[in-house]
Amino acid sequence: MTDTEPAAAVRETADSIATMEVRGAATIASAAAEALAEQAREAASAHADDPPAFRASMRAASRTLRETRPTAVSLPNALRYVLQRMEGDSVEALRRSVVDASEAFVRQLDRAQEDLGRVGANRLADGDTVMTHCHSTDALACIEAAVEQGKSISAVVKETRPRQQGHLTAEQLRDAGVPVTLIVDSAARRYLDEVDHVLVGADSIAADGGVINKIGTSGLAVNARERGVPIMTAAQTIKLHPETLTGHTVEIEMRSESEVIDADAREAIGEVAVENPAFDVTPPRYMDAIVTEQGQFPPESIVTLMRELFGEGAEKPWAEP
Ligand code: RUB
Repeated sequence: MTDTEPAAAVRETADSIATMEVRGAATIASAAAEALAEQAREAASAHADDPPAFRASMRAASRTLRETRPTAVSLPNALRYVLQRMEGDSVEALRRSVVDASEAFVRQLDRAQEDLGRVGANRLADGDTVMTHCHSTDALACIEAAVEQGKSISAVVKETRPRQQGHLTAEQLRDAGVPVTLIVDSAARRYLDEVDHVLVGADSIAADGGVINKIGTSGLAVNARERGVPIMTAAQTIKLHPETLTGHTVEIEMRSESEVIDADAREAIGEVAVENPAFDVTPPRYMDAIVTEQGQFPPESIVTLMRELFGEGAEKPWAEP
């Protein structure tokens, strides 16, 4: 490992995130924090007497991780959390501070998910049916907490093209004892009349309360509003996007066309453009509540919490000084 070459564990984590073997905003965040701890362990032996080289290698590893997926803000927020706590005059002290911060971050993430699950569960009543989109561990925590409270909950699960993460949701809910009906995305409006809530996760939440989540969330939200079905986002505060406080927009990741059509279909259709945006933005007026570990918020008021947690904006501790 040279000064700025990332450790093998960082490269592996970056690859797994890019190929979506590791996916979902919260899971990406904890994998990134754990990879930084691995980087610290390797860098401590490679640069035992060179604190500046250790620090430079941590920043470089963070940049490698950060470049994998642009939309989920939990990734840079995880890197920020760990790097801001990197301190000490010796490499040993630096290593310890990074490993401690990484472990504390993962613990906090788990606790936050449990806490928000209880808040989200309070919105669900015994006998309710919930419609889900994609696979969100934060959203599932709400349903699982409701079941633990003794409520009987059923789910209508959208398969969520193109990668069908709804299958993961269906499996996890079935394991939790929740009766599941799996539907194709285009059937969602028809089934909205049969559900009491729509529950989604978030990859990022903007300062204006806009919710960035898996493509299709915004259409679902508009339809839910039209049918009079309440829709909530379950999102730990790690999903709040501090850069939007200073006017930046959230980049929407465009993925490969191979997720949409296979090579044979491509050949048969011929020369057409194929686009595959991974996420979309649901304007705050179509979202009833954002459920976090600190309670539930109307989307328009989330900016207050964002300022409390991040001040006026976001630092980039992975940048070269
Ligand atoms: C996953 C997705 C999830 C959020 C929240 O997209 O949009 O709803 O990431 O997930 P992808 P969680 O499959 O492209 O990563 O609540 O687990 O953080």
